[in-house]
Amino acid sequence: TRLILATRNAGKITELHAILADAGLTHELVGADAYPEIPDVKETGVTFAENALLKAHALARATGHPAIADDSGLCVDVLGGAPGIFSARWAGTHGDDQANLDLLLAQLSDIDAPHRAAHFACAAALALPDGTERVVEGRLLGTLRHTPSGTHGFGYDPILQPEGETRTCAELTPAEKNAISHRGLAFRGLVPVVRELVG
Ligand code: ITT
Ligand code: NA
Repeated sequence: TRLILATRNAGKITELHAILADAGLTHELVGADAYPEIPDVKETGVTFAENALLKAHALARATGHPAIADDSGLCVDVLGGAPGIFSARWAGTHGDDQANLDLLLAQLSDIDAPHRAAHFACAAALALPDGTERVVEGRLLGTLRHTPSGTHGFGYDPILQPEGETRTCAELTPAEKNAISHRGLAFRGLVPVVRELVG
């Protein structure tokens, strides 16, 4: 069965292929880029789950195939959970990972180690063309470095050091990150739901 990956984020796509294959999912995964005529959905939700569902429903309706979507972000305790759902456009330009990371580090420059708790959050949504929907969420807790480190991953990975780790997410191998990440947890939780509802 064809399963639409309702995302255009290259970092997510790479991770999702590995996470879903490792979980034994054998569906044909087709990215949103295979449907250039379908416009990007406006992310008008106020939660990760709402935005993930908006993206999954839009692609399922438009393609007639089941679709899965990821809405995710970095939530910083001392900023009251920001950037949160605004993580992809924190510095103004959607998807400018470097600008987003630089701005966040500048905003936190005066905050010292004990107060730099943060977590990544991911909502994994499945939508069927008939409107059926499910969401599974995952989190990765950690602290924020003052200086970026590491070249793997994407987004805020170079500054998030997971609890119990001495390395940042960008210093972990992709397999190490997927084993503990918000995205790994959420999508490994969604796999049995896909098996049940999609086959
Ligand atoms: P799609 O909507 O097409 O999926 P997007 O990049 O717009 O792509 P989001 O709105 O969910 O997706 O934004 C997610 C942002 O959160 C992303 O730009 C990253 O900066 C950050 N983020 C999410 N997961 C991350 C991870 O595993 N590591 C580092 N940063 C992450
Ligand atoms: Na979003």
